[in-house]
Amino acid sequence: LSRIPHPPRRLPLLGDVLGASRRTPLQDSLRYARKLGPIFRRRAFNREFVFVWGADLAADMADEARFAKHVGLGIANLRPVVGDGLFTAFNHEPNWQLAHDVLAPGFSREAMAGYHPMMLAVADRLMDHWDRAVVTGRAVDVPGDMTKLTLETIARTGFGHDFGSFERSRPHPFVTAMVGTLTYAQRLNTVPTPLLIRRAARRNRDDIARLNSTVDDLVRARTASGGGEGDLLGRMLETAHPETGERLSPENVRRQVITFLVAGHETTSGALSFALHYLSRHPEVAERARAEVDRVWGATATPGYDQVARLRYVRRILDESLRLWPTAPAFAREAREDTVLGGDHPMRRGAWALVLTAMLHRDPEVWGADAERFDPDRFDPQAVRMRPAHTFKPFGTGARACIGRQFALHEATLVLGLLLRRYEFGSDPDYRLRVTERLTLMPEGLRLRLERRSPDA
Ligand code: MNH
Repeated sequence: LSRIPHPPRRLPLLGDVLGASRRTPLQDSLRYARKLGPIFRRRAFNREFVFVWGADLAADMADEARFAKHVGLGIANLRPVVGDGLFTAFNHEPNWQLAHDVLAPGFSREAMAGYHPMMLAVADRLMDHWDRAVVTGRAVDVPGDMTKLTLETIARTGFGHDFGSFERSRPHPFVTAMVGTLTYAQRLNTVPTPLLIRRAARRNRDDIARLNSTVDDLVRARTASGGGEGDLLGRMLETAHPETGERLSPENVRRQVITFLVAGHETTSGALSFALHYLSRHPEVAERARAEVDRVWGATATPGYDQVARLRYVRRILDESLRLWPTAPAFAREAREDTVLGGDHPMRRGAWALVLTAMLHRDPEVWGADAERFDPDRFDPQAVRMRPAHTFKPFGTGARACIGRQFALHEATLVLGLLLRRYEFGSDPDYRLRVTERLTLMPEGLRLRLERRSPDA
């Protein structure tokens, strides 16, 4: 450990927090990464964190024989809310495998094709909302509207539920409670617990109670009404494990529903928002993407399921946005046994490090001297073949990688295709990209002025 570089001026309690901001831990880590190199450590409140971002080291940590997901830090702070739900379960907890096996078919091709019409219906609500903004000449709130869209999409496709986000002037109480618990969990990372005032802890308990009661209502309504075969909730309630015959307990169902509502929308919302930011700043990229949408979708009013994956260039825009701003910007890996990382750094069993995806994706040795530049052509098939493995990891790695990857990519590609076909995006020349961090990343305050491309598009 002592050989791993760290920032200077270490204070006994505050560690390296001086000069770093509580609001932007990830962006601070990027700054340190550039100064300190492919592996470095930071200390905060007497806890030491090791960060890894060099391509060779990150690839080594992707070795599932020697490393596994580490549930610590931000993720462990969510355990009071979502316990052994899929995202926060420890590797050894039996409910992980059970829930994984029960829910994986909910992300198959067939399942996705079933969600597709619901995704279209939610996108229509967004476009109704945006059409009104065009008429009144108002700029649209991109992160706000993308969050409404992705929340409604996961609620509708996963659970047959409607939060009415587009019809409300204030967020649904479930959303307020969710944001509250996420903010609280993030604060636990940087402020030692005793310093968090009791009022905040009490509010957090209220927020958790609100999340639970919303989900309990939703499950009760489903049990009463039936239906929803093939959606995530239907699978959780009906499916027994194919081999063991086991079922998810009601308590675990509750945790999974909250997990999916949270994990299933924040990150996708951020990815769509960054993509729209880059599209508004790169009109030549937007034009090329529009040409693709027109060519592939032609005059079809509503694209079918199979027509989404055919938007290859639109998909590259998403990949490139997720490269520069992977909205889940890091993940943690622990050694399964005593091992040596990269042939150079001994690690004891259980020792862990953060893979700093956001910096791995900007490693000049992999992405070139212009790694900070937005260029979707980095993802054309030939360029992808030239790159070493494990250098693009927005969805994590291994057995605990994102189960919703195809869902997110289908939803986001569909929505970008629809928006490109219908609108021109005018950007505010004064807008400078500012990234907010709340466990996930989001372009803060991004607004766009829209024009309809042609009235009947
Ligand atoms: Mn998702 C795990 C990123 C969309 C549900 N997700 C992960 C991980 C990353 C991630 C990274 C691994 C974290 C870790 O190693 O600790 N997820 C994303 C991104 C998007 C995304 C960047 C969108 C873009 N995720 C979605 C969607 C859903 C979802 C959509 C659900 C519909 N993700 C999950 C779940 C897990 C996860 C559940 C935990 C999987 C497991 O541990 O088995």
